[in-house]
This record gives sequence, C-alpha cells and structure tokens, in this order.
Amino acid sequence: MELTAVVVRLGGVCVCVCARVRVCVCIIDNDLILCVCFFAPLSSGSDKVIDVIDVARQADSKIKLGEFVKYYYKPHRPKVLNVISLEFSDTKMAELVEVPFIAQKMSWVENYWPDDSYFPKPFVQKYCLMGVKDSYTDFHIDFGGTSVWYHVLWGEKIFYLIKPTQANLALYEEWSSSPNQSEVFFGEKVDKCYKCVVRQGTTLLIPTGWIHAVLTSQDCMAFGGNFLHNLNIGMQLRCYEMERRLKTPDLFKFPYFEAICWYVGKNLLETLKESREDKCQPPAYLLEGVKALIPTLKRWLNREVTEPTSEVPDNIRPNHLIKELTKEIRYQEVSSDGLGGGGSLIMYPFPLFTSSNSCILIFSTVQDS
Ligand SMILES: O=C(O)CCC(=O)C(=O)O
Ligand SMILES: [Fe+2]
Repeated sequence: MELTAVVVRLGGVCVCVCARVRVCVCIIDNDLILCVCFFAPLSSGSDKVIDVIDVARQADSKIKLGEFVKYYYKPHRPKVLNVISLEFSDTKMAELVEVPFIAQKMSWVENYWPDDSYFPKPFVQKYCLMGVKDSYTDFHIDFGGTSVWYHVLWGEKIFYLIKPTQANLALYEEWSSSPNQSEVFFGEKVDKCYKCVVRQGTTLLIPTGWIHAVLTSQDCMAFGGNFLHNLNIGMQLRCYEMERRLKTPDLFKFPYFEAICWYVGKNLLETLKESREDKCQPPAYLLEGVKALIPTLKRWLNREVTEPTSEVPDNIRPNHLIKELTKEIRYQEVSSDGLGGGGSLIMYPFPLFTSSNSCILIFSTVQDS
C-alpha cells in the first residue's frame, strides 16, 4: 500500500558544479534554506574514520572517509556499504545544511538543554547518509522514539513504515528479541506496512516511534536529523523503556536521554505554573506528556537505589520536582472538572505530530532534471 502523504511542491534550484562536487540550494517558503556541498575526497577530511555497515553481513565496521569515497566511485563495487551514522554538527559542512525549521522549533535539545550542563550536549541533529543501491537497514525505531527528518539530496530511498500501535510495538519487541530476527521480514507480521518512496529533492518527516526499514533503491546521498519534542512524550518514554528491556547498547541510544527528561520536567513545571497564574489551560498533549513523565521519573529515581547510574542534573531536586509536577497536574484536573470535563478547544501548534501520530509529511522541491 502506498503511504497517504501530503505532498507540498515548492520552488527550488539545483546546481551540479562538477562530478565530484554537488551543490544544491533549496528554498522552502523562504524559511528553510538547504545548501549542501560535498564529496571532495581529496580534501583534508579524507583521513576521518567513519562507521560503515556491510549490508550483506549486517555488520558494523570502520573505514576512512577517503577510502569510502574511492569505493563509492568504483564502477564495480565488491560489496554493498551503507553509511548512516556520520554526525557532522562539529564540521564545516554543518554550516551548509540547515535543519528544517519545524525540527529546530520543537527540539528538546534546542529548547531545554542548558549551556552549563554537566553532561555533554547530545549531537544528533545532522547526519549525512551515503548508501549505494541495494543498501538495506532492517526494521527499527530511532533511538528514544525520536522523530526524524530525511532529505534526499540525490538518489532515492524507500521507507517501509509501521505505525507504533500498542499491538505493533508488542510484536516489534518480540521480533527484536527473537533469535531468527534476521530471517523474518517484520513487515509481514503486522496488519499494515506502508511504503513511501522518497525521491531526490524531497524531505520526509517521520513521527515519534514509527517502526521503519529503509531500502536504498538508487545510489543516494541524504541528510537527516533526530529530535525529541513535547507532542508525544508518552511514546518517547515507551520507546526508551523498550530499548532498556532489549538491552540496546548505549552507543545506539539517545545520548543522556534521562538527563534531558529531567531538564524537560523542570521547564514544563514552569510552563504549567505560568498557565495556572495566567488562568489559561495548557494544551492537552502537554498535560498528557507530563502525566506520562511523572511515573517514569519516579521509577528512575527509585532505580538509583540499586543501580546508581544517575543522570539527574545537579541543579535539580528530583523529589521536589516530581511533587511539584504532580501538584500542577492535580490542579489542572480539578479546574478542568469545573469546565464540565470538556476543557477548551486546543489548537496544536504543528499538525504534523498530533497525538494521533499518524501523519507523515513530504516536502518536495521542484527538480530541474
Ligand atoms: O538509510 C538507511 O539505510 C537508514 C536510515 C535510518 O532509518 C536511520 O539511520 O535510522
Ligand atoms: Fe531510522
């Protein structure tokens, strides 16, 4: 089945300077400017060691960027290699790739990570993906249930997408921990698996927790980035708890996920207090999110007794924070009872990630080819 998608066609320019340097400038709504220049294999970056996946063996290994580029341009490649975890926020190229406005606006790291945090800031917002035709990444959920954007600069990727319903998540957890995982196509275990072809010049946004597999149908260069946000806190926490049950290695988890949840708790407490003082009702998704956060924070705190791996930031008094959040939620529940249980009509700030969590958007630039 083809994925129901909202396709927005927007003006854009694409310039190919020479075979090894491609420059693309896309202007979307005068808002998002994506400008990319890459593939200069003889530059000083060629000694940088990157992670690569040998697709046939589904095994991770290391390669120098220069070696990978040489491999990429071979007419007959001996194997299928896929690069998906090259985060480049700390490189010059970062200036050339702009994160979609919506992702920047919603991102927990952008909004809530304090500059003076004791923990290092997580860098997950800019990945460069370079895969050759027939690369395949099997079904997975991005770390911490993060939402993710992908922009295909050139080439093509096919996404197989499964909605994170309770039933599908249970099946996914079972499949992930089964010994014959690699022999079973998870897409056949569920009711509906959507296929979404992401062509050159398009950007796909995947909401919280969606289970997905990716086939690179043509040699492809893409950019992507992950972000946590307020619109589906409960699902993010469920995905994180599942990762813990599945004993996912730290390397494949959102860095300092628990620390960021404490920072978010502190910030949302302020938001709730302000709403109360201003006598306006906070949006339903926020109340639901905080309601999911409270018992999780409590559990993490209790776990500290037997498993001291604390990510509670120094400037947060955890018990006090949990108590205050609980108080604010109770207040909101009492005051919404006064409204006859109906509450007020809330407009979600972004239609993309509503709590039904079922809409995937594709932005498309007009191609000149
Ligand atoms: O493009 C790929 O092979 C995988 C992309 C993806 O889903 C990921 O990196 O999480
Ligand atoms: Fe993914």
